[in-house]
Amino acid sequence: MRNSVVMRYVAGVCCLLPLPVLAASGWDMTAGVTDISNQVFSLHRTILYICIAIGLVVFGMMFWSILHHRKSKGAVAANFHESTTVEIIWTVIPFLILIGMAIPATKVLVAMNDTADSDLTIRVTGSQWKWHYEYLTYGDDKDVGVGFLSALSTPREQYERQAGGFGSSNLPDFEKHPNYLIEVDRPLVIPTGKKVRFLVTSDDVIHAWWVPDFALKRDAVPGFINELWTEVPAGKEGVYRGRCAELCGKDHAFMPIVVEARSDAEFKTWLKQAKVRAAEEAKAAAASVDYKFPSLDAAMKEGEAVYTARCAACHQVNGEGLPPMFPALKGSAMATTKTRLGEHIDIVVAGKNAMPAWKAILTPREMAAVVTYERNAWGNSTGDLVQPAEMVK
Ligand code: HEC
Ligand SMILES: [Cu+2]
Repeated sequence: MRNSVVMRYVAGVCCLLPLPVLAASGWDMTAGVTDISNQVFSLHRTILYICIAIGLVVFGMMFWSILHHRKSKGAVAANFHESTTVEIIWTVIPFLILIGMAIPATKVLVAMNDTADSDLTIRVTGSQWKWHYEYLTYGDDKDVGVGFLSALSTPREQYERQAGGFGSSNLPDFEKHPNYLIEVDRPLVIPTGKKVRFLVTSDDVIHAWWVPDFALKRDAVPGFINELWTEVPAGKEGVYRGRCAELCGKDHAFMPIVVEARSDAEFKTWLKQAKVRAAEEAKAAAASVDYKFPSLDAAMKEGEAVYTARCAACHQVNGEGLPPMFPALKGSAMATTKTRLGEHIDIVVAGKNAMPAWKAILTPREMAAVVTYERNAWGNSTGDLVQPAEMVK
């Protein structure tokens, strides 16, 4: 992960260095932790050795010929046309080399795509700009019913340096967390020693789910489901990181992936807790319909937190949006006209075009708070206090 693209190009150029030197330099590909990632790595090595050998032979012959048949030595060019023997040789040899390379490559490809007999199935959905993980089946449990969003947890003010707008350096330098831009609020948790199948898809545009240590990378395409699998060996418990690998819009750089591999026993405990948490969240969401904000200020305070976490990526912290893609809410007719409150609620609940539907993600209380916030922040001053009950119509 820490290797930049440039470094990998440099590594490519340096492939004539002795390979152990390359590996020690940290510029080489990662061998990863899974059996498949190791197979991919050694395949890469095998092909690299073959390319080096071909390079040495071809360039060796070329330089040798240039040197030994140079004009100053009195060399006279051969004068022949259409040598069938030569043509057969330069067709058959590359053909054999290619077949020799295709056999191991095909073996690895077939193994990578064999998702049969998995123990755990997880659906991974890319959605601007976060990941949605849903645990579908685990062993005999055909309806796990655990799902959550996993989003970047580095505070937006830090990476957007909001005091002076995007890219501004008006903020004093803050202490960067070691996991700056690579940490998420809720990581994906998987068991080690178990075959985990991922079904990768997308809600909106094409994303790609990429975890280099597992040699996993597949496009998340709306309307399609791509399959992937991994098995982290027992003993390799730990935190593995990846990122979205397909340019998916403005915050593409800010949708990291964090996978926690835990022993099977610890995973089971985690899953139990996650189920309890999911049930509690569902109960709280249902109950929150009956909640009543005591004052506009109370709703504004909650609304601001929801807005910053969920809406600011598109509509910006200052409510000005990024027109024409993402409309401004500051001064927008919908958010400032009392009679258009219904429309405002509708678009938040049900979404519209690139505006996500929030009803499955936010509770009625959160939606009410954020609508209240949008109608009273940044100089919008409808004075409307929206209550959770108004979200269910
Ligand atoms: C992925 C980007 C994205 C996110 C995140 C997002 N929106 Fe939007 N929003 C849009 C787009 C795009 C539109 C314009 C939709 C259209 O009219 O086609 C929109 C429109 C709106 C409108 C209507 C504005 C008007 O004046 O027409 C409101 C209100 C709104 N969003 C509220 C929210 C709230 C509340 C949240 C957070 C809970 C949110 N949005 C999060 C993209 C986003
Ligand atoms: Cu993406």
